Amino acid sequence: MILDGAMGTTVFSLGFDEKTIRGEHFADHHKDVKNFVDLISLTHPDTLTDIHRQFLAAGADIVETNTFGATPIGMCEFDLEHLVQDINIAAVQSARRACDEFTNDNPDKPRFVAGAIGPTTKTCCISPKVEDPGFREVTFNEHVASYYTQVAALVEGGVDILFPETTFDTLNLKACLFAIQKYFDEHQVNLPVMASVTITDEAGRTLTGQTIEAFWNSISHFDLLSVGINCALGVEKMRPYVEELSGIAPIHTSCHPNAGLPNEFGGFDQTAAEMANLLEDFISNQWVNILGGCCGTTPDYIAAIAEVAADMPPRTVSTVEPLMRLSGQESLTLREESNFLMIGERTNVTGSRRFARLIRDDEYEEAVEVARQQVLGGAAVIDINMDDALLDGEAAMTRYLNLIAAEPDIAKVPIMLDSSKWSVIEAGLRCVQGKAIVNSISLKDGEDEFLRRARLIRQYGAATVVMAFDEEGQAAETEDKVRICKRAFDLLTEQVGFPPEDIIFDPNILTVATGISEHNNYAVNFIEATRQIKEVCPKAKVSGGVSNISFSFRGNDVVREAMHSAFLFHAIQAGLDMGIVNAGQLEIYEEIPADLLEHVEDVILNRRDDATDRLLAFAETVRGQDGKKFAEDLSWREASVAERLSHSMVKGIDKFIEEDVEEFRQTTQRALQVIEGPLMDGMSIVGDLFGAGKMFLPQVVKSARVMKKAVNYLLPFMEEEKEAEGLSGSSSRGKILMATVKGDVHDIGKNIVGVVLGCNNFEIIDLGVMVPSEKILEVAQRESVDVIGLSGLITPSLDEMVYVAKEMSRLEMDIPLLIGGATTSAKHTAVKIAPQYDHPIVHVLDASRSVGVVESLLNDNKDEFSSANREKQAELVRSFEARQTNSVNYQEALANRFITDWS
Ligand code: THG
Repeated sequence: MILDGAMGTTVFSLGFDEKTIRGEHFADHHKDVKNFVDLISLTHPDTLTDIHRQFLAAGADIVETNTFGATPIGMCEFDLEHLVQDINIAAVQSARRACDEFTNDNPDKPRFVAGAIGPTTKTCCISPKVEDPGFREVTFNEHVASYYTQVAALVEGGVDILFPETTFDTLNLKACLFAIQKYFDEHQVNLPVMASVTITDEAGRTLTGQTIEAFWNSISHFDLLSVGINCALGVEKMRPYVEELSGIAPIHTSCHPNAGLPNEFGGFDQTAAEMANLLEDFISNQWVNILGGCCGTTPDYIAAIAEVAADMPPRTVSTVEPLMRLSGQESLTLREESNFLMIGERTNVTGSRRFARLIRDDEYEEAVEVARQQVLGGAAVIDINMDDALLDGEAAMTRYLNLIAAEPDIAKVPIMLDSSKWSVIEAGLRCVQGKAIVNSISLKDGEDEFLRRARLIRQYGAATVVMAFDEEGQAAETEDKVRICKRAFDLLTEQVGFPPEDIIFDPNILTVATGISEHNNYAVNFIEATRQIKEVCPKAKVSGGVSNISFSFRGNDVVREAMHSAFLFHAIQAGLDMGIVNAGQLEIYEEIPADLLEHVEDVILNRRDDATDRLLAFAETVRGQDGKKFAEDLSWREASVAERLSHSMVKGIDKFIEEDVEEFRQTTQRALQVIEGPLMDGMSIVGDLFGAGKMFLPQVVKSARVMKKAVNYLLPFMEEEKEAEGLSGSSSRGKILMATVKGDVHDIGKNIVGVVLGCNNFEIIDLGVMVPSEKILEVAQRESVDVIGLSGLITPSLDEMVYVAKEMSRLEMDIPLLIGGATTSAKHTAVKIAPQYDHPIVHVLDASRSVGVVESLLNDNKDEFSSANREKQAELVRSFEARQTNSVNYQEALANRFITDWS
């Protein structure tokens, strides 16, 4: 099937400007709307229908409605959210009219209207605030409500398909799919849904750090018509990810790339023929079922793509083994042959006094370290529990999950949401972009509640633990455990359609050696029940809270750890797939001393009546010897201090940063030299690695936070030095004003730059989005800022930046101007912006480079940097002009061709 091309590019190619887009009706609207092309659905519906006709004439089977930004959250930037309904319905009508004409003309080739749903500019997964990585500017529920409004209007308008696309944050997409399901359920309708993601960095990750497989696992619960990749990288760079997705998604796949990467001027150089040629490779490899274009693709491109696709066989949908496939930022698949999977237990306020204290005392930073330690210790999943009578469980769960989402080495693993309160579990489900595990549901409150929760878990896209509880209570006997689990299994698979591979039974690990003889067979019962459940509930998994078994020996870790390993040794043989354990602290079965093992196994396996007494007596002889502590690899601590600093920066480790900074400071005259020396070197390595695709964005942000800690440590010394020199004043290293330019609502990139600079102790004044030049310059002058940074994502922003530079000249300003954002480039900056202003104008490639640039613009050698920058820009202008004038006509070029002397 062929999808259409870009709406924005096509509208602008018709010469639409602010005035035309406004039309009569919005002539006096108080905000600029030029870049809200969705508005033409109301002001120029006929033109819109014509654009759709052009794409249909080019061969498109599916056209997307002009509604990419038309959600309440998207439209509030323009103060137009009251028009969501009208705009969506009008847009559908324009598309519908065009499609129906073509379908009527040729009923053998029916045409379809897909309601385009954009990601909005607000991310659920990243904090725009420097000082608080746990902060969110939008919640899952707000997105659900916003998407619901748009979905309702699109469906009522009469779309054939819903198409959330350009997903950069999987949690946004999950909210959209949640809203769609809600709408379908409430209105008894069901339309095909396509979904598409965008890969934004060279490391092949989404903006929020997920790999393609992790992304797919996160949304695979929804019955999609297709899944695909669109926008950012252009065809060539998408290739490996399209191939990967095709292999793992057992549904149709789509791809609608940009016409290559945007050039330095925000245009697209790849021709229709080139793009179609590159896509031919995807088709002949049978990787895609639905092909079209994103930014830069006009009807010519679609015609070219339709032509190459015409005679090629369609992709056959992959078959994929039904396995439990979870994800955090990375994917986790449980295969038949997988080893026992450890779930970290320490992030539990009821399971760890220390963790409880950290949460109660609001020491979240240290509490995050507990999760990291579990992952380092081998936990492939972390169990998080905030069930404490004195805590607001929902708030604590939300805060903690949002904080660890900013830690790539923790966020890579899937989360197990552990609570006996459903509301806390639901709060957790609204925070995780990956495919998580709910811990737990059971038949305790009856079938109806059990089924209701199970359906919601599916709707949120999670797997679930089911405890062996029913209306009568907790199952302790083998037979009851198996009976309840089987009953739950049948209910889930038959009534909810819950995939059996996403069900994890927990037949209750109960404490043995309590002195009560009825408890003596508890471990045996669990092990035997595990064996039977695996038989009667095919594909389901079995798990348990391992440390429960040894509560009788609290205070004697040697005995407890021996009990855990011995228990696991037997339970794993019986089919236990995973367990909640103290990761990093499991004793190795073979290393349990023979006499201890014998006593322990007597208890676990209930081998003799006096087993408990004998173990108790034996335990006295091993008490007091501390269990071994898990040791992380600290060999890097032996390197030189500069190397250690750089290691901490690159890996985002803040544990040693202060002592290392201090050690280095001792060797310098001024504290600032620590920043300008090894810390900046570290940031620059981070920049290089990011550029090379070896780091992804959340890791860069994390490195910046380590930098912040280092800078904070140095601040008092810098103050002292200043005072000693008779200078005093603010401790900030400079004041930076940042703004997304007029007409542009994108601010995620700018916020990241703000975080990175803020972490480096620059004071940030962020004016937000759609900021007119007058306001930027007025605030800059009033606040005497040191630098202005302009940001923009869309092509028209380039012109606006030129305008701001001109205005700076007119106002005789002299501070540096930074230019950044996806469509900006060093070349455009040099050729179009820099000539407007006599003072430094610097293009900043990405957030990882911002500190180096600002630093260089404000330090003592700033003139050197500026003249080097001018020099580079002059070179870019020369090469640009050379390219402009050096082309010759075809005849001349032929005459000039290189002739090989083969001999
Ligand atoms: N099944 C499921 N979920 C569960 C359990 C289960 N979640 C909670 C619990 N049981 C599993 N987690 C733990 C965590 C810690 C301990 C036991 C089980 C533990 N903690 C030490 C103690 O209480 O002695 C505390 C030590 C400390 O304070 O540091 O043993 O069964 N589905």
